[in-house]
Amino acid sequence: MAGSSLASPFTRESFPEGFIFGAGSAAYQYEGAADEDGKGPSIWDKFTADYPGKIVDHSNGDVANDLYHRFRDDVKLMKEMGLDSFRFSMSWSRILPKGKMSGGVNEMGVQFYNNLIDELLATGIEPFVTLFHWDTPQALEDEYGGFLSPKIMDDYLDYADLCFREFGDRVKYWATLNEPNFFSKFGYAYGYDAPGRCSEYIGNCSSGNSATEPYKVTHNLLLSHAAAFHLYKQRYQASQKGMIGLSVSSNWFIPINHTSSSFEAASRIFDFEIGWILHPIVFGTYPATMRSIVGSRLPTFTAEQSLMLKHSYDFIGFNHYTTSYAADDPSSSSVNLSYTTDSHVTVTHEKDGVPLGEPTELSWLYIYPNGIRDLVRYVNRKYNNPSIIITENGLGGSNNDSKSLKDAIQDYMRIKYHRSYLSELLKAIKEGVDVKGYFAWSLFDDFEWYDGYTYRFGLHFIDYKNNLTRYPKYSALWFKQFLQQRNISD
Ligand code: BGP
Repeated sequence: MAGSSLASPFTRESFPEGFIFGAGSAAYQYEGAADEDGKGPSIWDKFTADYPGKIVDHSNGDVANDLYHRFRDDVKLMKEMGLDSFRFSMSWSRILPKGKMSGGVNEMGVQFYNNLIDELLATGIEPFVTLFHWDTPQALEDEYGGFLSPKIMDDYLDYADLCFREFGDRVKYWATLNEPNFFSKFGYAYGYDAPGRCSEYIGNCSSGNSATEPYKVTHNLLLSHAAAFHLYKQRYQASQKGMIGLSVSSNWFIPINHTSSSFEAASRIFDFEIGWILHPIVFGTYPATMRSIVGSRLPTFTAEQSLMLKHSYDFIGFNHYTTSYAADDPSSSSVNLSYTTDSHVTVTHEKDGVPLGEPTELSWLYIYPNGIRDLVRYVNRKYNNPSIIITENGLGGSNNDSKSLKDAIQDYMRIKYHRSYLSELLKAIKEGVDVKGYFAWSLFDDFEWYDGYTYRFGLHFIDYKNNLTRYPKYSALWFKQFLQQRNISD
């Protein structure tokens, strides 16, 4: 690979001892085998089947990257890269096809995850497991509306218990949830993601209430998380000695100008997007801004629930991609109440025609490395210095079919992205922020939810037209060299 300009001014040894480097994935985005070996359907199976038009390229995760059948070879690729850890999620309905214990455990599903975990450990790679990455069992959606109902808490707890019992002797990193804030926003406010609920005025949704449902869903997710956290602490911590937390979607916001209303807007949108999760798990309540604006539409915690939530984590995972400007938007009024308008903030990426950072092929993703540093510093100050793991950070590019394979794997911009974000993260660590790990999103190109396969986030290229063959991109080679503590040279 040419170009000494790609050399990093730091190596992995610049990071604290024990810092873990990995790459991430999620069950629906990677596994495929959607109805094989006893797996039950999830809301993503149904959503993509019923509404193919909701996905940009009308695709789905039926086959995805076929991790289910290829994991042994894929683990070899991870080993080749020198990853410390692989982040993957378990598919709840692969393990419990009906979502609940009374519906029976799918032993073949359990076996799959046992095989994957064993293969990783035999190769020296630490499994990092997310219990819920958006694929609610369809049976629970049909029975009581999935996460809209508090009934889900018991079923989620049974599922978590089963996973701790079956896999916890070998899994030492657990995230109860992936991005509860985005699951609620995109599934119940915008309706872009499964289960595709929203108020009609926003999009082509036929059901849902964007003014209340996102709040209810997040409430039930938070309580499910807290219950699983305490179950782990009480029943498994002493023997299994793992760490348990959750991952939050956490892009950063900066005030569009120096007015106090812009500063307040930036802090308000932070609360609506991120404080929505952080405040309850750190302090046991929703942020004051949300309580005053959302009022009675925001559920409340009982004293007991609040106590359960308070400090319910060993680490907090942050999925960080980009930064936006925040401006006060008093006009987004109360006519059409919705989670998406409640913050009264407009988010943009440009000021006076000048982009905030380097634009990319994704309209929402601007490269602004300072954002990751500012984010973790803010969290450190405001939320009592939690242990942080960056559970996602990465750059997507459009799936340009006209590109040759050779061009497609020369992803210099992705290298620049990871290197510059890592460099800023390192500065924050040196300033005293407790960051324990970094996972690139993503190991492979994959099914990117409503974007289908139109965007590629992978460190490896997947040839979708030719047997899903995997090819390391230059970014995978860069990451490998970085992990081997050598800088790239000509
Ligand atoms: C996060 C999800 C990931 C991944 C990533 C990429 O929100 O946790 O599963 O999909 O986003 O961004 P996007 O899918 O929004 O393009």
